[in-house]
Amino acid sequence: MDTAENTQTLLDGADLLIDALKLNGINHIYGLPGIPITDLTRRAQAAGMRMISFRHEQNAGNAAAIAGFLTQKPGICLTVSAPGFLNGLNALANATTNCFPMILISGSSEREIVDLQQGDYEEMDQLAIAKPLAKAAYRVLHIDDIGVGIARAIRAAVSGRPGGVYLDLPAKVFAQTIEAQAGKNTLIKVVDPAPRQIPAPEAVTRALDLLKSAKRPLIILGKGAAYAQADADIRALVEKTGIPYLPMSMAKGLLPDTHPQSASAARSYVLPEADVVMVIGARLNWLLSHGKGKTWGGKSSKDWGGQKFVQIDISPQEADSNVRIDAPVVGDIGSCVAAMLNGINASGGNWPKPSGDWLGAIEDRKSKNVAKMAETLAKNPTPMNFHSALNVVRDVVKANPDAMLVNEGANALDFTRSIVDMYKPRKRIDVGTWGVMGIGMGFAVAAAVETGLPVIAVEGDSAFGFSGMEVETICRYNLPVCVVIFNNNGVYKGTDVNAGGGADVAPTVFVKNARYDKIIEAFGGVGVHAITPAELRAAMEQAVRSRKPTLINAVIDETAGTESGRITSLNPKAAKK
Ligand code: ADP
Ligand code: TZD
Repeated sequence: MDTAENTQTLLDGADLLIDALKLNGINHIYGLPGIPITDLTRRAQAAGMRMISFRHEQNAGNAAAIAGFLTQKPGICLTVSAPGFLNGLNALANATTNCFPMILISGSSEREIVDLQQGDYEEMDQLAIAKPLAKAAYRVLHIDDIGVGIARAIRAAVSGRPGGVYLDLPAKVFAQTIEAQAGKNTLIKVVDPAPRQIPAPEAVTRALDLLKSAKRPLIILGKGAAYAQADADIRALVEKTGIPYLPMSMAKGLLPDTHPQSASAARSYVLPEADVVMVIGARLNWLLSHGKGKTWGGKSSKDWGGQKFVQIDISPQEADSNVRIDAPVVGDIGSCVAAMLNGINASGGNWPKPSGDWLGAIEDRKSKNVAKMAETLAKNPTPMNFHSALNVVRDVVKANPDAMLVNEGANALDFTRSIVDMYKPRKRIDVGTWGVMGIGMGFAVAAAVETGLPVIAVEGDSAFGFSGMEVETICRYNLPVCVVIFNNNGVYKGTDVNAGGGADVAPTVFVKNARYDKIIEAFGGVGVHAITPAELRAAMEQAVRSRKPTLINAVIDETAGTESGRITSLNPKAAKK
């Protein structure tokens, strides 16, 4: 064999990695090039993969994580060694926390040098650092293990409770070679990566019995329910039982927010009053006040409110993590909800509907709160406040129910969540379990890439700053993203003063009257400075219609926000002096 033929029959590590991903139906990579992965990014593109190149790895990581949430396939984030890896790690940890499946693949330095700490280029023991933050972490040292490495990473990311997986690839693996057919033989097309987990029949019966005994039942839907893509069965379960439901933030739209059984507008009434609560794909963490305390009708912050709980979750360890779960149903939500529905259908027409008293009391609260909100939304102050601006966003989303909505900030988050109705599943993606700032542009890019649908990103001006440079990425790939910045001159609001009286502004205050719209103009996108609701409306409608990258600087009254939005009580109290 001459040399030319010889090289043709060889594959290197980069080839095999690309083949392994493609073999498993993964065609998108979110990343940022550099040593040792630059050539890999080029070759992925040459091999027909979509390689979306970012300006900062955290944003690429967030994009991968939300791609995982939207598609049930692990999103891939590809970074360089030590600093690039660390930049991506924030997103990996956030993915694990939120149960989003992603794989962070980072190139790394030579093991021999790292382990002797001899000071290699970008030296770091990345595997050890990733381990506590990831659901699983693996390293591939030989080219013939790439197939197994990818297969293990995929299974770990999507099976059971989904999460973030780290895959460490030392530079030399990319350059190792293997004879082509032998290499292909090492690859694994993962069969049934997220096996169904059927709940035990007795667990289903126990849950149905408890639900049946309820006088004031309530269902809570979390983002696990949205992730599960069991939309029709979840809707049928809610409607057949007639039980009022509350969607968590990213479960909004699983049933349309305008559904008559939605109790969102009566949240503070239903939580303490309910006697049996069925939680589907949500954790009783801080976002649900740990299932106890005053929110739930307890007398003090730790006091149990007396509710009994059914919890449907894939993680057998989730039950009892905060309060007693009387009827845990462990399995995947699709299988669990289907089993519950079977039980309900088996009862013929005998399933007891919640009492008219309970439903009537909820309806009462709802209509009062909705009327109060309508009054507030109808006001037209100058400058705009969160409500008058969100009245516009609410209309635009209603007219474009397929559009994706990304949301971050404090007030900009809380008000958007409560004012903007969602009509379809998995349309609202936001700061999630940590309330983390910085997901905005990464989520917006992936939402556009994965769905092809228009994306509206409602961003606090502080929140936007964490990922703002990706506006260039949005323009570069010509993505149909409309960023709306609620600009109130700072973190929470723009009116704080320097408590020491010095020349520096207060820590929460930004440059006054900043023109964020100019940023996108630098990259050829459409920038709009919107002072009135009419200007905001025209700009948003145009952006959604044209699908052109757009950034709207919506000027909001700088006095309008409150510290930390709705969670101001979580700020430690200063000692009274
Ligand atoms: P939220 O923030 O909306 O309240 P969480 O992230 O706290 O939701 O909870 C999501 C829950 O959903 C997690 O406990 C996770 O184990 C569970 N989960 C995720 N995917 C599935 C699935 N396919 N089947 C069952 N449970 C799931
Ligand atoms: N850093 C990170 C990574 N996440 C955080 N959540 C914070 C800091 C603290 N933080 C919040 O919780 S909200 C917020 C910060 C800095 C920004 C709020 O200001 P905003 O929104 O301009 O984005 P509003 O509408 O003015 O409240």
